[in-house]
Amino acid sequence: MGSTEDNKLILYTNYLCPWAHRAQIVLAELGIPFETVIIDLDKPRTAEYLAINPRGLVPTINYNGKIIPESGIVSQFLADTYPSHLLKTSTEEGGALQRAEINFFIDAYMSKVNSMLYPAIRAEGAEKEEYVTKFVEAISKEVEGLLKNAGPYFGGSDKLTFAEVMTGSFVLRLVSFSKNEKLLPTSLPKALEEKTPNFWKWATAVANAKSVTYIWDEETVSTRTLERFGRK
Ligand SMILES: N[C@@H](CCC(=O)N[C@@H](CS)C(=O)NCC(=O)O)C(=O)O
Repeated sequence: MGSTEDNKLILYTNYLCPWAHRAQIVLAELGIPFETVIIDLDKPRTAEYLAINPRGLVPTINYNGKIIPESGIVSQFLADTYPSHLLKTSTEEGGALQRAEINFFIDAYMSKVNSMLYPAIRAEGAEKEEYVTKFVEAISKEVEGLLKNAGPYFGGSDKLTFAEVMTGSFVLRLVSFSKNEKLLPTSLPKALEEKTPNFWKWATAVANAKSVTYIWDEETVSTRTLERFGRK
């Protein structure tokens, strides 16, 4: 365990999926060699893939013959198997506390902020504009304080941490989609920069990190997201 040479890892993924994107980020940060199998989500899953993951979802990994589904579980498993800059082990000094703080941040971002991302995209006109205030309020209340030491990443880290592994693909979408008024209000970045500067500085760093952007195709994801909401 732990030697990059001895282990065989296959990632079943799709580059448009923000959940699969978590696995892509953790693997890039760990620098682990892996084989990629792209699952076409536009077609019914093959019997072969359903035998691997009966839910038919991506991501899934095959690690030395063991199947591990679900992005959060995959990411945690890899971060635990390959101790790194991403996350301290629970037994090393400060490790349990760091893990608790990172987990709370992930929970806050996903449940209080990211939960508004797709409803905001779906909204139109004045209702869409109201999401500027809603994002600012949620970010101020739930995550701005947790990012006061970001430098630029969580907890003052100069490298990505597990907090960015778990939230990065969604933060990237927030930053990227707010450049396109059909997706998110284009006044959002300025409002966030002014009212939640810690968050915006962090979000910009995350959205520009190489391990976050290497599979990112802004144009295709934007177009597909608009199509999903019945817009062109
Ligand atoms: N809870 C899952 C969600 C994964 C998920 O929803 N993946 C989507 C693509 S973004 C998928 O595979 N969809 C296929 C389908 O619903 O048929 C995880 O975190 O891995």
